[in-house]
Amino acid sequence: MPNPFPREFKWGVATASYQIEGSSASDGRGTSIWDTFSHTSGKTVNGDTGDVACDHYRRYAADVALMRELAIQSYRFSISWPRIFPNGDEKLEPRGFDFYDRLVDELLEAGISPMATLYHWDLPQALQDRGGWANRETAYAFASYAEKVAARLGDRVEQWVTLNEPWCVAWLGYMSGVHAPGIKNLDQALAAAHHTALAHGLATRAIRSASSTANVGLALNMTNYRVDDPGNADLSTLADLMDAHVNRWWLDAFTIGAYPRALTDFYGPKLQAHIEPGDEDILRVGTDFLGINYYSDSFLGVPAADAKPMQDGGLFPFPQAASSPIPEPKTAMGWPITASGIRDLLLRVSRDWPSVEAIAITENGAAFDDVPSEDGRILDHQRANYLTSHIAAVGEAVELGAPVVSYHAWSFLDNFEWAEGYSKRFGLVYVDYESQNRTPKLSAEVYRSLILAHASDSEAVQQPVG
Ligand code: IFM
Repeated sequence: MPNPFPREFKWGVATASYQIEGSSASDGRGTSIWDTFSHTSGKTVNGDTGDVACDHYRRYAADVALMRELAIQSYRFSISWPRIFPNGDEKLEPRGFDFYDRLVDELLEAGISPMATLYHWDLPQALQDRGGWANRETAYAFASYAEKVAARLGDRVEQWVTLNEPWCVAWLGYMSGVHAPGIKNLDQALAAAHHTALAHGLATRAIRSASSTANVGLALNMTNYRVDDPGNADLSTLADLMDAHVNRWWLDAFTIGAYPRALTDFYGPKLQAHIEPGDEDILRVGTDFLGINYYSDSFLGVPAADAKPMQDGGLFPFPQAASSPIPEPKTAMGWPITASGIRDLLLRVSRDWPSVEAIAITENGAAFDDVPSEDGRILDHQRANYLTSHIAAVGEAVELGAPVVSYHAWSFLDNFEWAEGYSKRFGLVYVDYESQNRTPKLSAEVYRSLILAHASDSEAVQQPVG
């Protein structure tokens, strides 16, 4: 197959601060909602916390050297808000800034482009004590923090992601409560959803005012809803509502300054209560790129006759959505492997939101139960296949005109998988959490070969291995 990727396409890996940094009490870092949540009994598998994680805060230089060995061209990392503003307010901790300065310099020295995410879920606890994302003020605090970071790093960082997966922030954090801050309240979830969208609009402008070279986007977790009976009207309505919640909410907000009709009709005054005059102008903001985090398609079955929307708790507002059959094969997360879905999604975004002129795949990857073999190698054929098949599907979308500019595998390292703790491994690089030794897995070797093949402009998309 000829190489469908443009020459300037960037191949990268992604991580997030709380998931890898550790050193949670070092150099004046403040407490985040994930420190509080993970230290609360019963919230994470095995009571795991990010206190040490991959010790990346101290090992960043060796980690960047390893990225370079793996031929990585772009590194998407996140900045820990409480390292820089321990209380979320104006009191700045210079040592926090110094860390990201050093990291960015190390990346540039290694020839790797930095892509900085400003919010990957570690909200300063002090802001949560004032309501967190359910409080409108948090959106303004975020913009102020974003501006200061862009002013400091903007001479070297050009790629900025404001928030990661605001759907998870609002719905997992404030509705199902399976993520920090662990709240189960529909009104707060709706407020958080609106305030994260506002935060993106405010922060995008703030970053641009601080750095004239900034390219700013938002990373959304997106999926295709597949229904097992397309002729069923209830099921179609359900799929549309799910799609509106997950795929369209933030995309419509920044492209047209409004939320999907399906949502405003469904929530009515409950959602409207959080929207103030003039918000439309804040929400609507041109994007330099859209970040897409794609893991799998979602499958919906026929709703039970007596199923009702959830008003409090539950993964989605609709209990029946979770109960549909999930096809094999699956990853260790129980997520189906649906490589062609990433192609379909990219084509859909290009078609439905033509104002999005560039798409970065900001995350794509899979957890499997990796076990080192006797010689210490980690032969993760399933992950290697997952990556190559998804990259091939991205290539198909590019050939059909999707404006994809970069791909970031999730994740560079095995790391703290939120409520799943360290029980799930997503890394291209295996982390022995006792010794903190890093061992590139087979998937890292395969990815490296693919990047090098692309760089030499030969066949970039390889056949699945194994
Ligand atoms: O680990 C997470 C990441 O933080 C956000 N996107 C999904 C990944 C896998 O669950």
